[in-house]
Amino acid sequence: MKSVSALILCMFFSIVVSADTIRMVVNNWTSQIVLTHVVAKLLEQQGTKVQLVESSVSEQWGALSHGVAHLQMEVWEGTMSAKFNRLVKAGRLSDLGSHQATTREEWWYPLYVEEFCPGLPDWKALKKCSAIFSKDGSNKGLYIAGPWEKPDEARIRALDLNFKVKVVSKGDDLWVELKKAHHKRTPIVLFNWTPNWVESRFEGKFIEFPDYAEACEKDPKWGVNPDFIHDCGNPKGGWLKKAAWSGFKQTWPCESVFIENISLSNQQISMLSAMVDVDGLSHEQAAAAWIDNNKKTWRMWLPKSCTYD
Ligand code: TMO
Repeated sequence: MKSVSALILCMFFSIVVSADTIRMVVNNWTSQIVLTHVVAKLLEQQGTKVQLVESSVSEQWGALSHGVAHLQMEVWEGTMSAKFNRLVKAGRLSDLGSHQATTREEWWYPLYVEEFCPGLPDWKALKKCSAIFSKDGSNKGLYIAGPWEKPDEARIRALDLNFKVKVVSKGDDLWVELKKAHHKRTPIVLFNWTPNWVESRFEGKFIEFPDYAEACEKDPKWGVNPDFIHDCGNPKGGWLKKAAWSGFKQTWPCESVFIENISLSNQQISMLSAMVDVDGLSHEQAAAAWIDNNKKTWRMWLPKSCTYD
């Protein structure tokens, strides 16, 4: 009897404890991981309990919809707008506003590749030069994609590109491939994005596919190929948002004002990734250093008319 009530008490206690712990999603690219650590530390400083939960982009939607996770600090338009918009519309997710940063996620190449493929960055140049990107001696080019869902196969088909896709399992593997190719000056085209540390170390350009439009993803008749959707690139000047579980604002009103106030610029996001990927700090070290060096910035984010309890 005693042990049963102890068990019940224990269960009750763990529900109470976990109910006021904010579970933050840790994804798999550097700026997101460091920013998540920064925000977790700042929340903890305010007395809020935080737990970090690793999740892939594709898994995070279910977790955030069901309150298994509560907060995601970097939702990128180019790779995530379709799911995000749908879930916000359905009332399953809460939009906690945009960073001031504008983003782009797209096929990218280091600048020297232009010597091998005149006409770049226009996508039509890829039609003529697919063979230089081949790894198997055929004339089929290889595009190296990150572990984030993109309709690359659909785009290759719609734009009639002679390419196949290799999806690397970790984001960091992209940079291994980039450094290897750069060292030998061999042609490479791979997924990249901005803001990111890459732009501080490598000259390069995004492929200019036909401009993105919403209709491109829905209406086959739109664009250069009347039979298929996805005959366009990803958005340029895309948004970068913070997303929360739909019950977040009600459960954590003060914290929610704080998160809404957080807004990083392109330079700040790219610096968060450079601290790790260029300077070699751990994610935790980078977060601690950022908090030390940016007191003015984060103090402005703290809600004025709100006391945490
Ligand atoms: C979501 N990402 C920045 C990796 O494209």
